[in-house]
Amino acid sequence: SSQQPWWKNAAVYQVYPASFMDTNGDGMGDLAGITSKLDYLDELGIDVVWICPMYDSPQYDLGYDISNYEAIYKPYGDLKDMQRLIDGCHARGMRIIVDLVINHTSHMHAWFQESRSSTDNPKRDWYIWKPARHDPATGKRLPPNNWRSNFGGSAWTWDEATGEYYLHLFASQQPDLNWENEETRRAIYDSAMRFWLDRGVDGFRIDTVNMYSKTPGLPDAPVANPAVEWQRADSQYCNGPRMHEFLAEMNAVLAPYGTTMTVGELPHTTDLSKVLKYVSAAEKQLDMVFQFDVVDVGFGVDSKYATVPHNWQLPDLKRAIQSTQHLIKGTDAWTTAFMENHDQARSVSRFGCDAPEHRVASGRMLALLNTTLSGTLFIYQGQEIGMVNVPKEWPLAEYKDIESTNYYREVEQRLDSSAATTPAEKQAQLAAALAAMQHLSRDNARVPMAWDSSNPQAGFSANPDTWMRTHDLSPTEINVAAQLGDDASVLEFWRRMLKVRKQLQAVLVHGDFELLDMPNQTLFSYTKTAKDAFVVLNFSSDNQPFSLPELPHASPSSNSKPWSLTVSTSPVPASAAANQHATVLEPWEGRLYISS
Ligand code: TEU
Ligand code: CA
Repeated sequence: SSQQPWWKNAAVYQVYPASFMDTNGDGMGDLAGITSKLDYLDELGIDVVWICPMYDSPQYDLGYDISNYEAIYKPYGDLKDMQRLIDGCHARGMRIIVDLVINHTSHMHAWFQESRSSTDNPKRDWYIWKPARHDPATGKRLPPNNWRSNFGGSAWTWDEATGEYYLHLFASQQPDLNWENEETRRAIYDSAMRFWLDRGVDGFRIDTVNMYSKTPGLPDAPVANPAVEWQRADSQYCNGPRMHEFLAEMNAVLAPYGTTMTVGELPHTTDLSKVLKYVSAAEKQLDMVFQFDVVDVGFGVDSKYATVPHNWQLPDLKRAIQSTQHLIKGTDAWTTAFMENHDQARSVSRFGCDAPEHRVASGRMLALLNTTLSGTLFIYQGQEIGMVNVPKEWPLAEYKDIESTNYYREVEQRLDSSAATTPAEKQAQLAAALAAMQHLSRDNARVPMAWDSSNPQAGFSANPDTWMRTHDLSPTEINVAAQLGDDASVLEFWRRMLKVRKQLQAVLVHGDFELLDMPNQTLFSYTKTAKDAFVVLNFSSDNQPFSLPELPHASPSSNSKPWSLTVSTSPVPASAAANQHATVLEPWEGRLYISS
């Protein structure tokens, strides 16, 4: 209907500021760099730009450790640059949302500096402090519970000055705010939300939106793996009892600012009734969420790396996509479609095929998949040109992310402390750890964006000393300039599909997703809205025959038109047109048929 809020039909483009575009030659992206590329995004067909944290930060977790919500990280620019970026989006009819990271701050935030200064400081209770426990046998000092941090190790750090532990669900440089304290919440709303709404941002991507309310008393997590010291504890810190009360307060903050957009990141929550509580329109909590079903495909249970590459089968991916698509089936909720973000490896390498002969075809096929799914569509920088994972040859030193490097260090320490491991075994296990990182680490998403062939930094920066190494394929093959105007490229296919998605909005953005042939290991096929559209995707490097499903309303009395081939990802449109009902797909080809 014409009464849809603007964010439902939007294509959102996610920018990681450090790696997007460097304009002052320091080897790191900046806000002026983002502004300089707004025409590119506009012409691609983007409606909303989402900027990852650009706030002042000591960068232990690349900006997700904020030391001042009301200031810009100096290397990125200043508040004037940010205003120019906001205004630049609006001048082009685009909108802009920013990251809202409020489960924790940086340990360098003035609030935490005060909080840790003494046990009777007025801000002591703004963070989560607890006295030590002691081992009854040895007297050894122990953290208040057995929770494992998302970045490894205990979720508690001992603070010598005041003799207590503080909680951090992520790095020790990211202390958790105490949401139980009303004064803290009010400060968060003013500093992190109103400050930016007043400057014109159109909404927020809300980090770890289910973690603010913890189980009262912070009890031990159930011991799922007795072999490790610190236990996975999301059952104790996700979806806690006051979570929805806090979100209602945040909505009251947003209310005076018109139609804003909120998209909440919802890790570790798979129970559909819990997800619905966040996104049902009647609940008035969030406009939409990022579920993790799709991006977690092939992850291990205890650690995402505890797996071998491609440890999944096509039905696993279908099931994951189906569950996020069905979130809107018969409900008043809204959903999202995405396969990449700054925390994920590249989708061509994970779900397609990054071998040179299939890279482009599978990038186009995945674009067809993404642009025909219902919900608000999210594209991560570089996805539109089919960027792939970092080369397998890159050594450990090229990996910069706290999560991946901590993981490697933990494997190393475990091997060092086990006397039984031979040097050869140790080498083999470390090589396996590095291979797992090459396949799944967040670093894959964080290499510089590739613009052109003007220099070895692929036009990202004039400075050869970029903060992360430029991908080997960027200056030559995988960059924007090399693909612009080339109808056979991944980039031009995305542009075309973003147009098609707008033209066929009713079925592609709002239609009901119905999966066909779940067990098929090579073909992924589905219809949208009572068979108005049929999509078939070849997830293999071989030709694959397929059949068109029965026509909609295929009774003798009905006069429905036959399926017509609307899009093929195959770059040879002539063959597709001449042979529009040929029922063999090329390797990694995808097709969209429309019936009326
Ligand atoms: O991520 C939340 C989260 O749960 C992470 O553990 C995520 O699953 C992980 O990165 C996957 O490897 C958000 C941000 O997106 C992430 O960049 C931050 O590091 C994290 O919060 C802490 O703010
Ligand atoms: Ca710069």
